[in-house]
Amino acid sequence: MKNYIKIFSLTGKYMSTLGKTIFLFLFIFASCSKKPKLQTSMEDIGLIPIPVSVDSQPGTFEILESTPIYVNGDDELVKVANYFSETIHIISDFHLEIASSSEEIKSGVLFKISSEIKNEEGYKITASENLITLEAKDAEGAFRGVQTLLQLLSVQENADGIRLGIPAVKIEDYPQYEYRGSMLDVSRHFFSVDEVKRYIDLMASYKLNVLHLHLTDDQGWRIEIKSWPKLTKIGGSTEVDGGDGGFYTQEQYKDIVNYAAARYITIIPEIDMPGHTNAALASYPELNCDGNAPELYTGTEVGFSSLCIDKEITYKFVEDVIKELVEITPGPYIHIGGDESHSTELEDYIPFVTRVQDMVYKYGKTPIGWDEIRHAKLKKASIVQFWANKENAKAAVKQGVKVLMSPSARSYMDMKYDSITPLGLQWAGLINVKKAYNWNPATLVDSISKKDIIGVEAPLWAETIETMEDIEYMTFPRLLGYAEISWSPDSLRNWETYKLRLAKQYKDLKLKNVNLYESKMVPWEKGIKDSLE
Ligand code: TNX
Repeated sequence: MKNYIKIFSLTGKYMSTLGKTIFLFLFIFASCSKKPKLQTSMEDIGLIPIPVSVDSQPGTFEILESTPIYVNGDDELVKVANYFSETIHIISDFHLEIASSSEEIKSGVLFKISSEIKNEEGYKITASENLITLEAKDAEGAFRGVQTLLQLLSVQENADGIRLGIPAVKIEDYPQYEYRGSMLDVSRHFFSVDEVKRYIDLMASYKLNVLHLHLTDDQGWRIEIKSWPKLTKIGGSTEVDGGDGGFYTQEQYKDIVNYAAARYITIIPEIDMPGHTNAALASYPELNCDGNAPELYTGTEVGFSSLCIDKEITYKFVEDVIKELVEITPGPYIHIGGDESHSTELEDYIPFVTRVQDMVYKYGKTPIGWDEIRHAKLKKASIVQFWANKENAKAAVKQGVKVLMSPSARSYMDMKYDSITPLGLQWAGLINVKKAYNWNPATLVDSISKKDIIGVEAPLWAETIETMEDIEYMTFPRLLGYAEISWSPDSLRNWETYKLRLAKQYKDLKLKNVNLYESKMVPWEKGIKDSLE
């Protein structure tokens, strides 16, 4: 603006009145059509999980239709840049072109693999008015960084259209735990491929990297096993309260696995055994000790079923299932369940778990089991998922295995928020948003410290959960808290500041159409702060 005035007063000396009038007209036109500089502020952004370091700078990078994205790295990195570009397209309709470049870039957005970044999943963002550089150890790190960029994005809309800005900032970041997960129980109620994909997308926004699918239980068998087809034909035909149930064909399961992999999320399939097996026992009479198949089960009791430990066909069955599952599961883990086997004597349970553990290793995978599996002698690489019994978790660590933290009283997203929550259970207590956030995996169980812990997983059991809306209501906003617990350093975690950042996520969650539980503990920022005044 200042420059325009200078030019005008200089040229004025040498111009006719008509010329001056035309010039004045053009000048007013030009200055009116020039958009004001886009303003953004880190103050308006609540990054979750909070990065290791954030250094706010003056200025804003505006993303325009013409902003180029440069990639200096491999094909995987190009895919991540594409994911960024496609997400921008969904938000704004802009179509950002991607070009590869090993030259020095002065303006635009640059995705770059950097050997200086050492931590797994680590990344660094340097955003100035002209250039955003996202450097990462590898494409996976860049994908986590993209989630930060998307959270930094301020979308400002007025009558002239949409404008996108990212505040100038320097961010360095990497996770505290390698396993940051959630679990969906698709057995008690079945969820479609599209519903699982939506959950995967939501998880990815907060840098979660593992989705555990609880595929079998008393009420339903949800994964096609070609050598035992009645598992799904009979065992998959119902669910809690007698609905239609359903199952994933192996092709559909692979589709889920690939969709998750494109978001750097590993799928861990669980076959729960020897208890929680009524659906299998109802499908094949020969799996029962007395040779008689029980009825299908649509209630919510636990602990009444068991595979027949003494029959050799049980192990043929388990091995066939593991073999087929391994073929369609690229991730390193197979979950073997092992919880609440109240109808299996401990003297039977131990050899069963030991044998199944060996089978998983035989097919090149690592077993995970609920904390009761610690009764068996475990191989060092096996993982114990702590959910209820601290003594089990401690005994597991004594055996030298790592623990996955899923304490029911803190991380079970099927627990009600408060006494009037319309969905959920409360056997592990009520878990409000603060209680879900305000704990530290490394100090929760005495004698278990960070080095013993592989990570955190928040399960959603589905006895009372029937729809995607139900899933979202119970998981949002608690899931964001678990994401932060497992990603961010403890020294940066604090409920009072977290709840303010969570409040700022409101608009984004609404844009994503999430059926959010609007806890009164959070001062949600519902106003449209970003309009162009
Ligand atoms: C306990 S947690 C279970 C599940 C139930 C859940 C309900 C665990 C390993 N077993 O079978 O669905 O409680 O909250």
